Amino acid sequence: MTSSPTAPQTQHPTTQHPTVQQDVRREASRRRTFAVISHPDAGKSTLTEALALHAQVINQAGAVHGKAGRRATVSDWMEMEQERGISITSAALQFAYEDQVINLVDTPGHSDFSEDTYRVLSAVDAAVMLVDAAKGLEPQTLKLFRVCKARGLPVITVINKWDRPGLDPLELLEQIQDQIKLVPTPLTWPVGIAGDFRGVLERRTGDYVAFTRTAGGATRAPEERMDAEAAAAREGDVWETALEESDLLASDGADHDQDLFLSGFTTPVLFASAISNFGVSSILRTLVELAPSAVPFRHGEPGEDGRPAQVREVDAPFSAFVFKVQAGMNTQHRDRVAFARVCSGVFERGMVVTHAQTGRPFATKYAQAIFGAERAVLDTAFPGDIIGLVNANALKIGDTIYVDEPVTYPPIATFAPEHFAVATAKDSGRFKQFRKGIEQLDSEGVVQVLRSDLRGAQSPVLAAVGPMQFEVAQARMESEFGAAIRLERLGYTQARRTDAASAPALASVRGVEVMERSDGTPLVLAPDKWRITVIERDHPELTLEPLIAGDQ
Ligand SMILES: Nc1nc2c(ncn2[C@@H]2O[C@H](COP(=O)(O)OP(=O)(O)OP(=O)(O)O)[C@@H](O)[C@H]2O)c(=O)[nH]1
Ligand SMILES: [Mg+2]
Repeated sequence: MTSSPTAPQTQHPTTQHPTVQQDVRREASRRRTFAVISHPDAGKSTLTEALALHAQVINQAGAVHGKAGRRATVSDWMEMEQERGISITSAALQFAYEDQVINLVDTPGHSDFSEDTYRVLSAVDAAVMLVDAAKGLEPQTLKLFRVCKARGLPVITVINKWDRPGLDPLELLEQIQDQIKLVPTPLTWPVGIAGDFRGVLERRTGDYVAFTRTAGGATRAPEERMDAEAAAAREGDVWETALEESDLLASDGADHDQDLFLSGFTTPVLFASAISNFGVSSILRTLVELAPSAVPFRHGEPGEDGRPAQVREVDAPFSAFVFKVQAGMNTQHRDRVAFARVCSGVFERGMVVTHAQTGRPFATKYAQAIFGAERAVLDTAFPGDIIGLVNANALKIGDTIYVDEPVTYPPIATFAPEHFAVATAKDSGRFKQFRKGIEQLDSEGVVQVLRSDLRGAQSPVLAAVGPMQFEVAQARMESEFGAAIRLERLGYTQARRTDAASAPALASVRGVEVMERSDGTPLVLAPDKWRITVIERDHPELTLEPLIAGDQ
C-alpha cells in the first residue's frame, strides 16, 4: 500500500462554492476519457502503449517483439495475459498530453471477455475502434460498435498495421460505411499502399507527414512535415495517388463535421502502425481536438429516446460510477480495487461519500490512481477520471457513490451466460478459501455464480459468456486463493430470467434446472433454445425473460 493509513478525513463543503464549480468545469473540459476497442489482435494494447509513449510517460515501448515471448505492454499485467499475449481484463491509464488529461482504457478483444469491455463502454465518453488493415471489419468489432451506438458514444476509427500488406484503403472505408452504417471521414490518408507506409497526407492542411523508421519502433518515431510540393518531389506517383484518392473523398462529402461525429453519424478515420509508432501523434491530436470532454452522466427513468432522462451536470456535487472490480492485481497488492469513473464534482481523498445502493457512508481513505498494475496515491480527481478505491468491499459493479444531492446511475446489464460448470474444491479441507475465492470472482464479474438447494453450497455453478472465463477462474482460484478447483461442465447453453412464482413449476420440467444467481435473480437453465420454446408453448403463464445477449 502506498497510501498513508493516517490520511485525514477532509470534510467536503455541503454546498458547492461557485469557484469550485468553475474549477470543475475547467478540469472536466480538459479530460478525454475513452476506450480502445476491437476484435482480438488488432493492436489495442500496442496502441495504448504507443499513445502513452508518445505522451512520454514510458521511455521504451514494450511491444517490440512478436506476441509470444514479447515484453508485456503496460496494460497487460496479468500473468495469463503475458503468457498468452492477449488481454483478459481491461486496464486504465492516465497521462497528460499538452494541456489535456487523457484517461484511456485498454479493453480485451476476445469475445469471452466481452462483458468486461461492455462495462468499460458504460464508463467512457468515446471509443477508438481499431481495424486491422489486412482483415478489415471483423465480427467482434461489429458487435462492439453496436454497443457504442446504443450508448451514443462517438467513435474514432484507426486503421492499424498499415506497415503490413493489407486491403485497399477505399475498400476499408466502404466496409465501414456498408457494415456499420457510419460515414467514414478520413482525417489522414496513407501515402503508400499497406505494407509500404511512407507517411500520411493530412487532409485538413494538405501537408505530408513523412515517417522515419526507428529500430524496432521502440522509441518515438520521428516525423517530418512538408508541404504538397515537397511531398510530390519526394514521393512522386505515390503522393499523387494519395492526393487523387483524398480529392475523391472530398467530392463524396467524406470530410469531418464535428456535430455529425459527436452525434454518431460519422467517424473520423486515421491510418497508423502502432508497432512502429507511425500515425500515433495524429491519433493523440485527434483525441485532444475532436473527442468530447467529460460528458455529464444520465440517470432516472428512460426518456423518449430510451436513455435515462435526467442529467447530473459535471459541476454538480461529487458522484462516481463503479464499472469494474478487480483483485490480485499483483503480488504486492492482493487487495480488491473498485474502479469508479468520476461523473461530477471534485473527488478528494479521504472524503466521506454515500453509497447509493445501501445509503451507508463510506470513507475514501485509500484512493489510488492506477496505471496498469502500478499505483500511486491519488488526492484529487475530476469528471472523466478513473479512481481506484482500495478495499471498498461494499462497492459492486454498477454502484454509485455521491455527496450531497443523491443520485443513482443505471446498473450495468449482465450478459446471458452460455457455458455452465459445477465448481468443487479439489481439497475439501480448503473450503473456506474456496468460498472466499468464488465470492471474489463473482463480485468482479469474472464469472457469474449460481446456486440451488439441490446442489448445495459446496458446489456452486459457474456461468460464463465464453469458456476462457473458466480458465481465468480456475487459474485465479489456485494462485490467489490456494483453492484449486475441479470444473464439471454441464450441458446447458441457455439461461432465462424467471421469478419466484414460476420457479417451482419450472423446476419440475424435465431437462431444465432452476438456480439462483448471486444477485438474487432466479434463472432457468436449458440445454437449447428449442427446450425454451417448448416450455413457452406448453406453459405460457410461466415467466421466461431473455437476459441481455452477449452479442448485443
Ligand atoms: N505489423 C504490425 N503488428 C502489430 C501492430 N500493432 C500490433 N501488432 C502486433 O499484433 C499483435 C497483437 O497486438 P496487441 O496489441 O496485443 O493486440 P490487442 O488488440 O491488444 O489484442 P487483445 O487484447 O488480445 O484483443 C502483437 O503481436 C503486436 O505486436 C502494427 O501496427 N503492425
Ligand atoms: Mg490487448
